[in-house]
Amino acid sequence: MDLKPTSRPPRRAFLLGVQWRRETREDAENLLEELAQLVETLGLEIVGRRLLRADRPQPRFLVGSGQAEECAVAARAATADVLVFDDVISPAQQRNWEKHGKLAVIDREEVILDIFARRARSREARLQVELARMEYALPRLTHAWRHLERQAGSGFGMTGAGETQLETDRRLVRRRIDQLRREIGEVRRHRATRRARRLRVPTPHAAIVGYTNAGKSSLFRRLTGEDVFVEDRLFATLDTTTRPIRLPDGRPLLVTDTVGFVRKLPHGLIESFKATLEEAVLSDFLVHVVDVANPACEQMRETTQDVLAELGADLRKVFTVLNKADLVPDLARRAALARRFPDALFVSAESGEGLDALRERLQDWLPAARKRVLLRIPHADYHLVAELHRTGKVLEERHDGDAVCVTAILPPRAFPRFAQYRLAKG
Ligand SMILES: Nc1nc2c(ncn2[C@@H]2O[C@H](COP(=O)(O)OP(=O)(O)OP(=O)(O)O)[C@@H](O)[C@H]2O)c(=O)[nH]1
Ligand SMILES: [Mg+2]
Repeated sequence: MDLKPTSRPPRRAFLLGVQWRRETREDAENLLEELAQLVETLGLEIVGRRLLRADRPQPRFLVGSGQAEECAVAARAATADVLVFDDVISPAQQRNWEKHGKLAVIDREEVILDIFARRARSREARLQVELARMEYALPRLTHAWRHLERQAGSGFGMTGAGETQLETDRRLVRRRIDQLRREIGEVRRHRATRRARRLRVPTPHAAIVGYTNAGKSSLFRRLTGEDVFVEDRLFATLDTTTRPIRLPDGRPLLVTDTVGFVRKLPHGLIESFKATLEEAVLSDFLVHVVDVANPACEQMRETTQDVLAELGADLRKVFTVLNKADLVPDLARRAALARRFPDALFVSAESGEGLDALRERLQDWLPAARKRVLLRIPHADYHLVAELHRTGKVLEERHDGDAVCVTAILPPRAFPRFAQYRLAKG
């Protein structure tokens, strides 16, 4: 059966996840729960879910035919009108499912693309999302044109001489892809000009990055006082916003809020958002926000690091803040987290905990903030040398009579503490 596109968008979703060999049950369940949140973000009702076990992907339905049959029956019994796969399924598998299960079938990537499409506000974000969607749709055209028909003026139905409808659709989609690439190129040139203008007055720049819903915009709002959009939803932010702030010592810093990441983020989206994100990723340093109240926070951190690496970020310039600390009052749990994220700072955009420490930390990261100093520390105060190793970077240590002469790089907050031992400027 060829699936006839319906004008009614699907409303009742049945979710399918797979626990592959070597995956833990807990991981697979977390991912399926996250899919549920993504699907709800799209406004669909979830009428059922299944977590299947499988050893390796099967060509026809991704999972075995028996499992597929059983799921299709369960989904129809729950009166679902769409099956949502947590794993990427190929266009051919998608068609097999639709034929066999008599249900529309989409996957996590398509859900994410749809969310992005609804949330994009700026011209650049809209163009980027549309490009990613078109590229996703091209190999799936028989299936996906119910999305394409929403694109204004795409002119379906104008079949050229000797062309099938499918060929016409493909030609139109390719033409639209070319046009989108050109328009995005133009927007990027404007962006590059703006950036060049900003670089003439070089102000240090930090970007806030992290998994979706970690609290990036909330922290940005706390730091800048800017009233950006915050919501308990995935992908509340799609556009980057940059604002200047003043650090406690009076120096300026530009701070950027960015779009969040998610596991199994469609590659096309990373590609098309690359330009927007690159600017953030190449800033002087990155503040990686982790939601410590989420049990999957370690996997979320890994995902974020993988995407950052793919975008060309220097992972040595990233420091981690553990946000939503207000939701982790338990000291034993905090100690466990502190062991797992040894350099991280506990903060809460909600209660304000740790924000002063965060501002200090931002100060320490400014390239010019650190000073090279030469100190003479009497043996009687030798414990201070250990402190130097902790707060700064010791370059050289030399014994000189009853004292140690140390050359070290110090962050500004340590200046007063060591002022009396200072010999000369390094
Ligand atoms: N309890 C608590 N909730 C927080 C904290 N920080 C943020 N939130 C809540 O977490 C949700 C997501 O916050 P956002 O700031 O929109 O998160 P984001 O990382 O910008 O999310 P995206 O833009 O969707 O990627 C909102 O409901 C916030 O109110 C915190 O420190 N504690
Ligand atoms: Mg946000």
